[in-house]
Amino acid sequence: MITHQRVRAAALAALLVVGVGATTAAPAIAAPPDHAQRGSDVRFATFNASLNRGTEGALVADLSAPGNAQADAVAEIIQHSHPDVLLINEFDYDAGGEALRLFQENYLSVPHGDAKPVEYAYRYSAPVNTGVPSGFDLNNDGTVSGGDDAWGFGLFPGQYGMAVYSKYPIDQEAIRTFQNLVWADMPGALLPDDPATAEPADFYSAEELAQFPLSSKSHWDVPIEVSKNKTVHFLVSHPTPPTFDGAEDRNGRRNHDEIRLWADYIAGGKTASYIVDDQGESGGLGRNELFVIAGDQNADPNDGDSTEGAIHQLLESPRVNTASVPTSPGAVEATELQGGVNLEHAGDPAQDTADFSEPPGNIRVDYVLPSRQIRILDSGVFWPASDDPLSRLTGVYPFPSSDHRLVWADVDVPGGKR
Ligand SMILES: [Ca+2]
Ligand SMILES: [Ca+2]
Ligand SMILES: [Ca+2]
Repeated sequence: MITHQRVRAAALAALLVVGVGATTAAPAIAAPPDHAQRGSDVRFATFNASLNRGTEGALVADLSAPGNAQADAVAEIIQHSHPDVLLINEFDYDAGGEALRLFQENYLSVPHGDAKPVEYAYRYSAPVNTGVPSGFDLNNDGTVSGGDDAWGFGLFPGQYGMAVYSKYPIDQEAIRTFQNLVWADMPGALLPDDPATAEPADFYSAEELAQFPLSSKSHWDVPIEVSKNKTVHFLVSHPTPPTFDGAEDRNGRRNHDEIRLWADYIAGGKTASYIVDDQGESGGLGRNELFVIAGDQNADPNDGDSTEGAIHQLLESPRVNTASVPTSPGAVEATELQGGVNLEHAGDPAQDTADFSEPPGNIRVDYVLPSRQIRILDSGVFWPASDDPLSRLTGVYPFPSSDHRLVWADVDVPGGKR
């Protein structure tokens, strides 16, 4: 009670300070505030933007000129949020980096309404496992074909890929990727079992497991040079949805272990000794390394279909700062309006980041998780309530932008003064 009153008093004091000299009342919008602009503050964000298309080359075609309505809505959300470092999930990969370049030039660099252009001098993308044919009958339906027999679900190589944009230099030479790390090489991997046989962990054949990658897309450690001699490892991924499978729960188990990869990586030492990157180097992060984990983890701490404890591997890691949980007014309103299973959820609706039909309903799946040494100054989810003009960008199904919402966090990188 005392704590509550103290918090309210502090909030009131803050309001009064902000009010001094203000000429107009601030509108109640969900867009994050302008940067504090202190030297050490960096805004990190993650956004599953649904910039995936049904055929190879279609995203490049859509981005080759301004005016694609969905890409415009995505870009405007990013411009209103103006992160310094951004992961986009579900961004079709092409080997020439055309989509990555065209989205900057024709969308992010073009103003939308009163949203100013946002310029990223640095960007990164790389191949992913989605849509890469495995040559095996991975879903055990008796034929070898289609997206469900690829190393990660997808209709062509690169579908549902990832993109990183940064205002700070990326140490390209030091990037580590984990596209090819074999799942069975993870000690105690939750390999799925065929319940119809006595043999354990045999849903996939030994021949399949010898090649089967842990990562459904890829896992990247992208070192961001936020200042001279100060690097933050941007740890990005997009674990598979824990659904679209049978009693063997192959996707739920893979989702759990994909999340575990970063948990083990940040634990470092012996825990990470099995982790070998695509360049052949082994091991995880050092004790004093700074990081921010970002991505659609497809796992909610309380609700939905993910394997028990999946996201807790990160949320309960002693190396992760969970002092602040991003929220939005739009998520609260969506649960009130949509009702149904949403009203049975154990999680706080304000923390939801995705607008899903049921099951599972609206859940928290998108995360920006800094390391313990990095202080969280502010955070939020871009999900405006319907009385906010910007709600036209998030909307209701069919969504103008994405079924996911952009999640951001302003952090104070120690020693990161520019
Ligand atoms: Ca098959
Ligand atoms: Ca079995
Ligand atoms: Ca919920």
